[in-house]
Amino acid sequence: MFVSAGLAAPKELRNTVMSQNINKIKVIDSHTAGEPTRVVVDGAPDLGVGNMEDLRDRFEEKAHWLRTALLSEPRGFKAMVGALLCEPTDPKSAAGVIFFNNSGVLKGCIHGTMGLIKTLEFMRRISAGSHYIETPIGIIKAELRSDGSVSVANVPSYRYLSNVEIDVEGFGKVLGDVAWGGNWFYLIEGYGPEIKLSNLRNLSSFSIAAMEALEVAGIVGDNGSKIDHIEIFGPPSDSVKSDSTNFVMCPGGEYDRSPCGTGTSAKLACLHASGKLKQGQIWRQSSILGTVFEGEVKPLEDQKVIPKVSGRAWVNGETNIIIDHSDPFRFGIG
Ligand code: PYC
Repeated sequence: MFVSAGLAAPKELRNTVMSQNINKIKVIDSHTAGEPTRVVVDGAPDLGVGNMEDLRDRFEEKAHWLRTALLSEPRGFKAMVGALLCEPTDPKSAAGVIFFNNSGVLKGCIHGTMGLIKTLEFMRRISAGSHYIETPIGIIKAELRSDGSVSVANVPSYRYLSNVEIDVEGFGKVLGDVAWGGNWFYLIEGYGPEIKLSNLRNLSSFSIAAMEALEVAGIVGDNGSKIDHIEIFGPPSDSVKSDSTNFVMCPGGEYDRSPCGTGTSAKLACLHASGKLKQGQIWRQSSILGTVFEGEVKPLEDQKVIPKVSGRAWVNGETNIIIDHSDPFRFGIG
């Protein structure tokens, strides 16, 4: 029998309840345009004090058992994104957050920020208006609108390289752009399988092979950062509702069910850099599920932009996770 790594009962577990051998972690679940977010609101390990970068590093070092316990079977599933609610160090921020998925911590996560905002509203910690959220990549401003939608002004985003050729095993030569939108993306248009749900398997193999091709070719983002998201674009399935459909492959081999907020930000930065999106224009990015994020840009210097991405999230669960120390799968399967 194989149980996730980090098996020794973690010392960091601090809220032992019921008996000495059971711990309780409270989570609130939501989905944003189809993509799930599981926010840890109570019972998380104590990561000490520090900014979100410090806490993210400590989380990675000490608490990956929490990631596997929450996001793997039998409690979760691989496509879930986790969000650890933290005390912000910035006094104007409503919350701090560390995002993680099935493969490790994430840099940025906009669908997760929308889910977090709706979660904070559900907890009655915020109401309609503007709220700052402290993240490991910077402070972002979110607005909870009175119609229930959420818009997020992301970190400065930019196209780093354009028309980069890679040789994707089994698919051949592909051209794409490299851009930062809170994560590093390789953006592909005009190559690969058609973007439709019945093609999920092929889209996944193509994008994983593209990620490997980038690695083999030594193509990286600014400062040598690994490009760990692939975004493929195709025509909209309904041009009344959107301008384009995407498929986004995340690190860990799961695709984003939403249009991916950081991916939409990277796309907005590329559109702006090629003169195709001006301030005040709206870009409607559809996911493979047909859910839509709207985006616009505020231009900065050097072709950088602040992308604003808007969408909808719904709280759909409130759960106490039980970690029973006699349970061989208390930290997840696999
Ligand atoms: O919405 O930014 C996003 C995101 C990143 C990974 C999954 N979703």
